[in-house]
Amino acid sequence: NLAEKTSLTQSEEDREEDLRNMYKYSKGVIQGNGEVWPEYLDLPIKRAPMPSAGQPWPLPQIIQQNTSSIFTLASNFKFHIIGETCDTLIQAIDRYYFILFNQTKRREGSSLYDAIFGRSSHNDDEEYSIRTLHIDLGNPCEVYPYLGMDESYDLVIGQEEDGFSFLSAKNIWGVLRGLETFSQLVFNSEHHKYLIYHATIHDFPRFQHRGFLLDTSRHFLKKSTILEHIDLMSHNKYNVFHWHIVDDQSFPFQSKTFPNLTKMGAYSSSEIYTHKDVQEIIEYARLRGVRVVPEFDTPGHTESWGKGMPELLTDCGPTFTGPMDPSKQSTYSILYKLFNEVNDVFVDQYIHLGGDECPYECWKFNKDVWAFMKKMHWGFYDFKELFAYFITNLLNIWTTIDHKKGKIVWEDVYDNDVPLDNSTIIQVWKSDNYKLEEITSHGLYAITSAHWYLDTIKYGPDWMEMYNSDPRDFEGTLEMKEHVLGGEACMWGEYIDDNNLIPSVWPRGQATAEKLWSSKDLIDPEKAGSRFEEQRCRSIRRGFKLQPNSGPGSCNIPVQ
Ligand code: CP6
Repeated sequence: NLAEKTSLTQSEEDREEDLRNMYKYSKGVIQGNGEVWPEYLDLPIKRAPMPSAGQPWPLPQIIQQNTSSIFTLASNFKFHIIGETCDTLIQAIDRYYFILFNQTKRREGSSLYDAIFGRSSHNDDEEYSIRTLHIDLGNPCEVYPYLGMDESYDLVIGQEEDGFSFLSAKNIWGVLRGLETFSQLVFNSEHHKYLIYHATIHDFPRFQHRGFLLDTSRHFLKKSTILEHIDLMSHNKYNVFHWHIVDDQSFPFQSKTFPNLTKMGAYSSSEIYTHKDVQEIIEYARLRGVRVVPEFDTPGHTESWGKGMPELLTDCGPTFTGPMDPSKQSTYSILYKLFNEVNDVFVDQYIHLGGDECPYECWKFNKDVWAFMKKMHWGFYDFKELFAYFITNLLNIWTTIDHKKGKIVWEDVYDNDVPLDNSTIIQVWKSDNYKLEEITSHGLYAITSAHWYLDTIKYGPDWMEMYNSDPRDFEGTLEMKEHVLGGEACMWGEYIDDNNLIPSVWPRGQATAEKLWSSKDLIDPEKAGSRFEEQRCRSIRRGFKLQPNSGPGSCNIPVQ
């Protein structure tokens, strides 16, 4: 055993030598266990900026706030509808009255009645007090939000000394955005309960498509989690919920046409979205001016489809499952029927058809695929042709089902030279902005997610990196830039479930929200810092759980 001991001693010596070298060559500090702390962990961690008070996020396009002219919200404050009205407006008023005066819990006795007629018990003698927000909606309400809807509004707080205040908008969508802004202008203090600065705001979005992708295949997300997320989306003026509903790992969409897809493809019989669930989510989003665009990703990312319907996937031997089989006519007739059902449930004018990361290996091992390619006179290994054939058929299926509906695809479809026209929007995810330059130079439309992946977690603040990315930061004509319709924050679900969704994506999702809504001149995260903190604190007061992304700090700052 001497030999063993010796070698142990030697290796210990080696280890000490290693440690000495580590100490010599690294600038970090060696801990008791021999691990080296990277240097950046030893720097004093900067404090988060102090939250501001009564300043909105995302920042309106044109805003004048006069902080030396301050009003209180009267205790009998009410909303007064002076233009068109509808259920969307009434429900929004109910929500915002609740948010204004209760932050988290509904105050006893507060009701929609109070929101519209004012509370009966109040002090009459409040000076410099806002008693009413007049809401002037110009046009009858549109029912569902859509790409290019009018979200602009004007909001004036305390136009006169008497506190005259109004919100006016052509369309209901502008009223919803304006009510959110109004609720953000109000802040609390120790002495006066609800304060608001004099303000004049004219506001409209910079981009039409301001989306957020959630992946409900890698982990199932409960309906209540999705609704909570949609609330936060609307508080940040997002307007598209991109629902990446199925993928390799599970198929939670309840198909009535092909029940086996769900039965075998979902994680469990309780982790599914029924038609009723989907309709509830669409209704919840509609009331908040948020579109629901589902993605049924094909031909890759479809392993879970094969559990219930193996005939859809390419057979390439026992060890791995391929993408869908484009050589079989039955593939298209199944998709036609399924997409008919999808079209019945989802009302938005757009559908996302995926097309990303399709592996070609499997197709190499299938004789039928070979025979089909020969028949089509394509090159021996020209799987790009086969892929293009599949996507083209798929796009045509959609046109057959509903020619009014637009399509969105991942940039891989463009990369593989699939012929596209400008009824299809291309979503960029892997490349930098140069790809946007190329795409828009062909007159095609694009949205971008390239810098807005929220599923990566790092030690330290990272919202600034997202804030530093501008979707139109590439060389191109004005017309090309206008073909970038917006962008999306993406939350892929490999490491995300109900337990950590909200704190993972918020407040970082705020950064993308401001890039998509506010002026292109808003480029400095340092200047945005205290407003960013205020928005996070505001959401916390409203009852959501958001991570502290900026470092040490507190939401309980004394204000005036
Ligand atoms: N799933 C699907 C994914 C991703 C994509 N599509 C993905 C790829 C790379 C990163 C993050 C996500 N998980 N269906 C690409 C669009 Cl870094």
